[in-house]
Amino acid sequence: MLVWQHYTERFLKMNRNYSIDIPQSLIKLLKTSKTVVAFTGAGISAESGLSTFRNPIDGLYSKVKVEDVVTPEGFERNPRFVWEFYESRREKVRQVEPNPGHVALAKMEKLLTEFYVITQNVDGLHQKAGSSKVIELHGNIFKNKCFLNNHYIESLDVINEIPPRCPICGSYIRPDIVWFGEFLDLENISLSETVTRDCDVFFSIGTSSVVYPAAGFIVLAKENGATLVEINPEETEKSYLADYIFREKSGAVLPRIVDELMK
Ligand code: BV8
Repeated sequence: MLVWQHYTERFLKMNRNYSIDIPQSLIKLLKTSKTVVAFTGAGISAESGLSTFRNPIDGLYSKVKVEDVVTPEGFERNPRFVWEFYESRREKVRQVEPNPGHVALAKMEKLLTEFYVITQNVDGLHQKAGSSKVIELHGNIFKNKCFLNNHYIESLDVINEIPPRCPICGSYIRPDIVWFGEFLDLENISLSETVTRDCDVFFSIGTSSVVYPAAGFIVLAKENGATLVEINPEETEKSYLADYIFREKSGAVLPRIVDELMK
């Protein structure tokens, strides 16, 4: 992009009348679709105030080593450190609300025939916004299980040790989320594959598209004939596959798409 184009675009965005153009071809396609999927990553929660992972300035992975906090080996080396890393994230999630991007996806579920959210996020904000068909590929930060036997921990009443211990087997309790090197829930994978193969439109929203097998669903959708819509202020590793690209924030684009769908 030429320098003058860049600054013109930035000026237009600062201009109050700037409105994101939503192609009518996309709206027509959505209205005539049987199945639509929204695949989301940390970027859709950024406007709620939650950090993303790989932003070099303030991403979570710029503050800690991935291998120390997002792997079972890291937990075994220092369970207290990992427990406190996730406790601090849980505290932040408790303090935020879904943003217009989450709310717009919840509205799309009501406006469209069949609509699923496949999310890599563990913050539960899609459900809080009203989405009911949400597949949490990487788990949920408010759920817990024990490290050795995956005993599900319903509630953490009395905590007299950090991390707390499993009442059944005595091993440390950990967040029920998927760390690197761990398998995703097979039911989630199978359902995600089915709806991705079937979908007519696949939105890829707020994800750098570098984590697998999750990012593989973008390719699977394209291979099965879906129209791919990427919503991300930055280019991603899968941008080359997209039929529509909105280099914008999801909290700005998604409500505009809902406005057009309601006309
Ligand atoms: C597994 C825990 C089998 C939860 C996370 C195939 C090829 C290559 C590697 C592999 C492969 N298969 C397996 C691997 C290994 C590995 C992997 O993918 N490595 C990659 C990094 C090379 N995968 C695994 O280990 C997976 N398990 O495959 O099991 C197996 C078993 C043994 C051995 C081998 C295989 C498990 C993956 C799950 C890992 N768990 N986190 C948590 O802590 O939250 S990953 C972490 O990355 C999060 O879960 C996150 O959801 C995920 C993806 O990140 P993003 O959501 O995309 O966030 P990111 O910051 O990267 O990007 C944000 C984007 O938002 C940016 O593009 C930004 O521009 C944009 N944005 C910002 N603001 C906005 C916005 N967009 C819109 N609007 C805005 N306002």
